[in-house]
Amino acid sequence: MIDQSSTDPFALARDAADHIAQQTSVASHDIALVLGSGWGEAAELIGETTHTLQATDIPGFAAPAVEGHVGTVRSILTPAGKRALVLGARTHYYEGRGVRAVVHGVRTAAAAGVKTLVLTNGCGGLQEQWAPGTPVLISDHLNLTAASPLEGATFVDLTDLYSPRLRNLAREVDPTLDEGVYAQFTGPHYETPAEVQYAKRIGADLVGMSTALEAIAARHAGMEVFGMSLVTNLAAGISPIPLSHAEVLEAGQAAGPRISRLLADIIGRL
Ligand code: 8IG
Repeated sequence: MIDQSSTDPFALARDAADHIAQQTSVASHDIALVLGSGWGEAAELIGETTHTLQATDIPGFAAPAVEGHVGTVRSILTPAGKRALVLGARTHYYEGRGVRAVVHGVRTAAAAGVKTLVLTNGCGGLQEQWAPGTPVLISDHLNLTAASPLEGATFVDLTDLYSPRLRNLAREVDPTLDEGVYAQFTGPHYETPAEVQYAKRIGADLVGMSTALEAIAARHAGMEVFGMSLVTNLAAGISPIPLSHAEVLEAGQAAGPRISRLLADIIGRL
């Protein structure tokens, strides 16, 4: 276990939000996005990037550990006049920096005034009809990490965690969007085929290594959460082909333009 006792995570998030406000001259942001594997290009279509900050200059942030992820925080002005914060430096649970580090970006967004949080990821799909490159709305999650971002007697209701209102709005943009339950495993290894079958039996449609812990922290902070996955591979054993990170990157690249357009259109309606 990481020693998390030394700093108050909410004070650190406030420091980070103050740094962002100062560096961008944007006192308050409206929307934040965490762009996972395959979603990176979306930032370009959301609006005009007014400021790009190095994550490592912001209190509590670290450089990303994954190829295909970016280490910047950007402030974007949308055509509708909203201010969006794009958090390109997601910390994953498997990095071993502790759960506080995993949700620091989310808490920073809340401290920066954000009311709507968009969480995206690349993941494995359990439904054979979802070919690699298929975007899927997250309807609910299974937190299989045995961890929580909340500490002490912090009882938070997670009913409708993934906003039905925002899922409906997304389906207005693209009526063909399916939705599914996302199971967060700790990783960094992918699942065994037996673990994928276990996930399927307990109700998962998607398996990944992020999002659930962030969504919990977001709800605790009072934000409305929208989640969308990009199925970059069929989960282990669903397809006869073994998984590779190269395949994941390839599927993300191929689907990039379509899902970026989709996400930008959804953001445009928020
Ligand atoms: I991209 O198949 C991606 N991330 N746990 N399983 C898990 N995480 C993933 C997968 C997958 N694909």
